[in-house]
Amino acid sequence: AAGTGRAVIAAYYGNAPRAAYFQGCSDGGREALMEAQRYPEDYDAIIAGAPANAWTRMMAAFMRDDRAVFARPESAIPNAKLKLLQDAAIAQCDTKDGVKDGVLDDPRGCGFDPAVLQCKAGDEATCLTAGQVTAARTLYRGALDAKGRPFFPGYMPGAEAVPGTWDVWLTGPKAQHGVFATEFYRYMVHSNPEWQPGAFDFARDYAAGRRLAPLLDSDSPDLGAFLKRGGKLILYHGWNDAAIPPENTIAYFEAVTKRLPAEAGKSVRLFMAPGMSHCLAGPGPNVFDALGTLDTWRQGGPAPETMIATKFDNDLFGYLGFPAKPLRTRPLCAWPKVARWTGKGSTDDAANFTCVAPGMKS
Ligand SMILES: [Ca+2]
Repeated sequence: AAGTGRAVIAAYYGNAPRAAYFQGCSDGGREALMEAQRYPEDYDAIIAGAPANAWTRMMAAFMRDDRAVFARPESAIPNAKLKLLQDAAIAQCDTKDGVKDGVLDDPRGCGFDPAVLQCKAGDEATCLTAGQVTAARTLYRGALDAKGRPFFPGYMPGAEAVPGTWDVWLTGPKAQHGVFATEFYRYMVHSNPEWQPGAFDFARDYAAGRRLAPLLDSDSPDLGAFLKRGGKLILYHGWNDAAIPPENTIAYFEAVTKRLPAEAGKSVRLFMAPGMSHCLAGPGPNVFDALGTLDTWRQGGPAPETMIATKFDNDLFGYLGFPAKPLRTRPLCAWPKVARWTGKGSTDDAANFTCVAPGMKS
């Protein structure tokens, strides 16, 4: 398709394009990394957002998530109770990053345990049952393998009740983790339309699904061919993504960096977005110009150390360039740096933040 695109452009304009870029998020992020790994000549620079790159591992993890919530009726977390989790996590951790804004800068440091919400007895609207606490803990912790070892990262606290996060992916009536994983194992792995999630056996079914890894996965850290021909890669991921765990992208970035430290340091950047949901929206600033940033970089500018993100009253409109009201701006910082308020001026203005090493004050 990339070659056809070049030929069409050359035929129509009389000149081949000077550069070719690929941008995608979620499954598009998986495709973006597939391009970088398997077809390194196709594109000069690539943006991969919240990549679903570890597909066959992720499907096993998704089934674990589904079973944690839906295997037993007492573990199901009603949408109305998601606010309890979010409010308790925000109350515990919002100011740890120096700004009380309803957003957790790095939610890994929160250490939130939903046991603080457990009902003294029975089930009330204002607390979680023991089964619900266990299910929530499992979603935060992440999936374990057949031997109980950590297998895939979990989900972050701080935006559980934001529509489009936990309700859509993890806990709601048609939680998409269960839908995706059931269809994967039912149709792509077992070719059995009768297959049911209750039959999931981690060791057996994960191994069966792995047979599709060479086709579906794009989590190889070997970007050598792409980087050695001068390719640039921007990765980004929202910290409050409930579809694909943010730590999966951090792990991928670190694997690439470990494999080719010099090339990655020069040509790969990761931006984690606090309070951003899956590819768009969320309580944190989540609209930013990754493509413009990539273009400037590819044309010879310095490697990007920051991108300014905006939170709009309507993020989709803001993203599409339709009229929308900006509510807050904030720099996203090249990993592992984080944005810290300078202590002066509005905390809704990116100009009053600097990128610093994690753990440091500004
Ligand atoms: Ca905060």
